[in-house]
Amino acid sequence: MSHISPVLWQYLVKWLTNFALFPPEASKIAPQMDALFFFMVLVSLVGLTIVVLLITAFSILYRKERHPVAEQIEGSTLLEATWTIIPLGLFLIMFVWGALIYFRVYTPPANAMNVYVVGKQWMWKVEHAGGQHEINALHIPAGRPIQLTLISQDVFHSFSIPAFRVKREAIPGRYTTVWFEATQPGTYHFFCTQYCGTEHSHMTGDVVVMTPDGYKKWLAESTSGMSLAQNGERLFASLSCTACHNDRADARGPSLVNVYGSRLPLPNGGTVVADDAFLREAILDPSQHLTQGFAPIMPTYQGQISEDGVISLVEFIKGLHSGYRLQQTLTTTTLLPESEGKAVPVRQAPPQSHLAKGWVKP
Ligand code: HEC
Ligand SMILES: [Cu+2]
Repeated sequence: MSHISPVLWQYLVKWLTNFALFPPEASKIAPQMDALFFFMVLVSLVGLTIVVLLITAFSILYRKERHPVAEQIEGSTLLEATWTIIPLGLFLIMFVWGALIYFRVYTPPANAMNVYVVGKQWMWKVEHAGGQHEINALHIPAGRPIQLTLISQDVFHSFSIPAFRVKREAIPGRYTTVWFEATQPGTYHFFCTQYCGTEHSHMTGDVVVMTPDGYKKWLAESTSGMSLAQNGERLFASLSCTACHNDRADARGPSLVNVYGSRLPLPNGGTVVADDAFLREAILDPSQHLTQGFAPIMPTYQGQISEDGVISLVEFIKGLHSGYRLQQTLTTTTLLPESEGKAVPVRQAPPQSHLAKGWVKP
């Protein structure tokens, strides 16, 4: 962060922050965003100064008393080329610079910890993989890349954390993602910046950035007893998905084991990567994509499962690596560094008796 944030500038940001003119730089990307912002402010100031100076000078030099009769001046190619090429160069710098930051902000690293955020009139519901829920609050550890997967249950919302310099639309019917890495523990504001309707402005809350240990403690204290994936497992059984998706040889639906992240063939010869968005669509609108070798018999679940429920189902399907039994436990699904990426042991027995008999591979 320091290589692009010289001392003078840190003073400037501190000073602006003290006067509440500027949010603190509390994420890794924030100083980079600010560098571009200050560059644009600087270019605008230089442009403004030149224009004001020229207006003043010309109105004095060419005032009526000195030049009673207007003079026709032919164009100057050199002058015109100069005032075209220099601004063009400056704008292209801004464009490339902005694009580089844009791609960084919207491309989460593979090791990012995922948190779901559902926008609804008029609140934000946050869901952690371990099943911890919070309303209008977001607890995260410092020093770890965090990915937010956003969706709206009704209208457009927009999730913005000024101190992290990130903002992303929460759109009905589609997952969007954004990521950041908070640098210092502290409490920062987040807002809904969608202002079509006054009540979006009530959708505010606190991002609480904690030390990794503090976050671990918070997770343990806030547990609802069931991880998202475990809740998904429960839904998968109660919605009778198991009637078609199971381990039997004559199953009527395709196996969902290891489907997440794989490439699936499309009837038109192309392929589609089974990511979160794909799974969501496959559940709510199965006719959008048909799997080769299976009859289009899957009913649509549009309107029958809330976005929360879909998130749980997606988390469940993501975790299916063998058989239709969840291989995660409450502690491993919190995605803490020590459990990340490692194979987790297969759970010995289902926690509840809600699993329908006959579809769990012994
Ligand atoms: C009546 C049988 C049936 C039921 C019930 C059913 N499915 Fe399916 N499902 C299928 C079939 C057949 C396909 C493949 C054809 C298609 O995509 O429509 C499929 C495809 C899928 C896919 C895409 C995977 C792939 O390889 O194409 C997902 C994900 C999925 N189902 C999830 C679910 C979930 C979650 C439920 C319960 C909420 C469910 N299904 C209920 C029959 C069913
Ligand atoms: Cu909103």
